[in-house]
Amino acid sequence: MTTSETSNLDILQQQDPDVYAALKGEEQRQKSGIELIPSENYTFPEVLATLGSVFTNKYSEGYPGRRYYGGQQYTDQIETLARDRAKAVFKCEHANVQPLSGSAMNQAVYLGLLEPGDTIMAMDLSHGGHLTHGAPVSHMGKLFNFVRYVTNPVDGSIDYDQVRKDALEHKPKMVLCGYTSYPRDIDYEKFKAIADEVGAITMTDASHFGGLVAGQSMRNPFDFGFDIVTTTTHKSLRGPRGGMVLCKKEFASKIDKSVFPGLQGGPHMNAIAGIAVTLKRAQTQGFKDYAEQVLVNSKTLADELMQRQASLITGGTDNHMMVVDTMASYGLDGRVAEETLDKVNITTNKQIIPDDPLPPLRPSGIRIGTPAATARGMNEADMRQLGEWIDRCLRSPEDEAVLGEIQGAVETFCEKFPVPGL
Ligand code: DSN
Repeated sequence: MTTSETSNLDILQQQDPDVYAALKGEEQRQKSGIELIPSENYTFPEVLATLGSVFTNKYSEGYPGRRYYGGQQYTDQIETLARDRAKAVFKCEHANVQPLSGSAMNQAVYLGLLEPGDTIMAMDLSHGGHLTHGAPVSHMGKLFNFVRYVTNPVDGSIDYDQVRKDALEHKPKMVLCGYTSYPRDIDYEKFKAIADEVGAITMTDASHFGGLVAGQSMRNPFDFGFDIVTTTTHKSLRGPRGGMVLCKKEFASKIDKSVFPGLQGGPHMNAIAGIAVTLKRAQTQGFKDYAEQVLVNSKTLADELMQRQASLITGGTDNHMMVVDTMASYGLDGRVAEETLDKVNITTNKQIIPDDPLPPLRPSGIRIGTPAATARGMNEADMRQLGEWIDRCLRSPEDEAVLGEIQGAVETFCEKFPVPGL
């Protein structure tokens, strides 16, 4: 960079005080609140540097060594670094780092490896699947024949016998696991065996826990012979907003053609530079320690909430997130619970629960996760404190004195934990 970040911000302040004020407001919000949305995180300072860099200026359609525009000596270096590091971190044969984000990444896989109308098995949205896993309102749900499996009504876990029965009946071309609101680990061995029985491609959408696979605190689907793993880069991995398709060599050419020119034009090279530096961080002991602490913190927070009689879907967590049934626990729908916690600077998101009788904008629960809080250095004792605050707020949603007291305590608490990059 030829100009410093500070001078660029000074120019922004002069040129556009409105946007500058919003940016400063967001900085302050991030500093003075506790971020518990499981899909959010604080990226590394060097990622912020790449995102605001001259790579923003460059068009790079194609792939390293095969571009459609000149002047690619540095973009080629960056993309090659990102791909090589992705392969090393995730122990896979091929990596495409160009998807602009999670939806494009999953669409590229379906469109590259399957034909419209083909059958894909994936988890139902209310049980933990993502919109791009074939929700009827999504374009993918209309284009492909999604068979949606659900969790066991007794304990909320995946019913692998039912998944197998569904697979034998529907003969999918692809079996997909990896979820957006399922708080348990996945039995990859079972999924692989089921897929092999029907000759299906195996795919994991590891968007939520990709950073924990990278940091080796959660298992890697490639160790169980999976064909495709997708992951966003901005959640537990702590990188820029983006997506990656990781796969076996046999799928490499189809995946690359599907991403470009099939689905996208110019890749965002500033984000790809950010992915490269994130994947360097991911290979450090510091990142492994972080990934381990995310899980310890998640289990501790879940335990604290349950000790206070909160009802968690599946009765706990194996990963970085938990889903609290706020209707059952506190008689509050998820929207009221989210808004109540917002008042004390604790950010969560309203969340549908399996077979939720309530609508998505006023569902029965909230979703909570520990990647961002852990990135600020919070530990088990801090999780116990957070659990107490969350529980007290949700038991007194209309008591302004209690909410005011907790909001003040949260602000003071946050001063101990600097936000990375700010
Ligand atoms: N928005 C992401 C999440 O919160 O899980 C997925 O799209």
